This record gives sequence, structure tokens and C-alpha cells, in this order.
Amino acid sequence: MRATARAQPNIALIKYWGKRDSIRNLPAVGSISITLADLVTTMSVEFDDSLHADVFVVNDKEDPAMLPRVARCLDSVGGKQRRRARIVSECNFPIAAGLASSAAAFAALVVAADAAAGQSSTTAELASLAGRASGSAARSLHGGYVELENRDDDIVVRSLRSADDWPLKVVVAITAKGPKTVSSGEAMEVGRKTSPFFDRWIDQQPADILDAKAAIADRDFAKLASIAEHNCLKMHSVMWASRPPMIYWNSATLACMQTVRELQSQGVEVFFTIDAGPQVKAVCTADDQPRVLEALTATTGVQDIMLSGLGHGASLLVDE
Ligand code: 2P0
Repeated sequence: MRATARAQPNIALIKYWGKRDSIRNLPAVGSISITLADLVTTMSVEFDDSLHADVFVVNDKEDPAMLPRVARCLDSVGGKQRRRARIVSECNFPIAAGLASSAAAFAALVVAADAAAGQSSTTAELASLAGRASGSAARSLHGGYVELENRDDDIVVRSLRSADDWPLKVVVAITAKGPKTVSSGEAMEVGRKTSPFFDRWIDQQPADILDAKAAIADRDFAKLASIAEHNCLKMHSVMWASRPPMIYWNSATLACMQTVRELQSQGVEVFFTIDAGPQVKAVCTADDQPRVLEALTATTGVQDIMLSGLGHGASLLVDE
């Protein structure tokens, strides 16, 4: 009754920000993301009633703070009467630092738990369960370019285009390594309750989704760059206008945005996007990746750089 799965984080180009139902963790808006290839979380789940309680280990260290959320997700997959579980996770990138570690973790968790419980749920069912644990996790069930759509009382995720079909690259500039002090979920709720821009954000999202889908269908880099940067800055405007303000950026975040602007003025095919953290993700063509890498590496305040291509969705590795 043990199974291991792997999943990669995804980066939203059209962002999820706000919940329509915080109890069931249903998003207020649809979103579009790209699944990465080279940042990876591996999760193994073993059901074992000889354990006194569930155990959650991340990179060889127990993580009691995260355990209740992980246990709730396991309950949703295996039922409340499930056996106790030992969950072991390995992650090759910083956790809770705006790099979508929870998306990769919960996508891998539902796939591993489902197999360890001897079930064979559909990808749609697993995406729905992952989304309840972490909204963005549903998107990591699929690879390439992924749309999450609000449908009736649930979510639907689908791949719009495969990674191989349009193999863009991502250069992640790490500008701070510590975990964030306010979770995305909390910050979204503050925004919903207090930001004067929240309603406009919700109203405009369907048009942004349509624009991005057209750009992806046409492999139109300039069009995707324009809509993705605009959507990102609108989301951060909601955050900045919240009370209290939710500001995840630091001075190096701004310096990286400036670097991307300069590259664009030189004709480099690149755009930035930033999530609930200070890291800057520069999305670019494979041809231009070396120039983007060089420029961001030289940007003041950049502590580290991670490179990734686009990858496939969550998958089962071992089923014992
Ligand atoms: C996204 N983010 O679309 C947006 C952009 C961060 C900024 O989804 O509360 O961890 O667990 O559903 O999925 C990060 O929030 O939030 C996120 P919960 P999640 O990628």
C-alpha cells in the first residue's frame, strides 16, 4: 500500500487570485498556467495502521505545521476511515517562497495517495481533489499550457497545448530564499474583502483568458507576453490596494522587471511574471534563453537562478 508520484510546479500566466468559496477552496476566476519540467517534487504515500499517527517528512525533516493540510487532502482521497499514513516528500527547489511548491506537492500527493489506496480515479477527479487542497495544484495534473475553468460547482482543468508543441523556457530569478510571511490564501481573502480593485479584477478575467488562449493557439509570443504581464500587474495592483497592503516584492524584484524591460527593448523575446513571492519568472524563447540568463544573473540582488523548460503533468512512479 505504498506509491510514489512526481509533479512539477506550474506558473500562472493568467492568475488565480480570489476564492468564490473558501470552505471548498473554489477559485473566483479561471486561470492559465505553464507546467515546468525541471523543478520537481516527489511524494510517496504509505498507508500503515501500525503508525500511531500520520507522519509527514519533507526533505528528511518532519513537518508538523503542514501535516494537518496534508492529512485533510489524504482524507479527501482515501475517505475519513483511511489508514494512517507516512508521507515522504523530496523537493529540489525552495518551499513556500513563491515558486508554487504547494501546487507540485498536492498534485503529487493526490496521485500517490490514490494509487496507495488501490484506487484509480480519473485525472479530472484528482484535479478536483488537488484543487481543494491548493487551488493552483489542480493545474499541475496536466503538462504544457493548462487552463483551469470554473464550471458549475467545481473546476475543470485541461491541457491547451503540449510542452513539445511550443517549448518556451523559464528563467527564475530568486531574490529571497525565506518562506513568505503571509500565505496566498490569506492574502487573497484580504484582497477580496478590502481591495477596491477586486471586483474589476474578477470582471476582466474572462477577456484575459480568451486573449491568452488565442495567443497560445497561434503561438504568438508578443501577444502572450502583453496579456500575461498585464494580468500579473493587475493581480499585484489588487494586492497593493488591499488593507493591509500585500506586497510580496523587494527591490531586486523591481530590478529584474527592469532587466526584462531592457531586454524587450533590444528585441529579446521575454516577459516577466511574479506570484505571491519576490521571485521573478522570465518566460522566453529557447533561442533567447542565454541572453535572459546572462542579464538576470547580472541583476543586482539576484541570489540564485533556476532554469526550466516546460514539462508533463503529475505522474505515478512506483506502485507497490
Ligand atoms: C496562481 N497563485 O495562479 C496564483 C498567482 C499565487 C499568485 O495560486 O489558497 O497556493 O492554496 O488555493 O494555489 C498560489 O495560491 O492558493 C496561487 P490556495 P495557492 O498561481
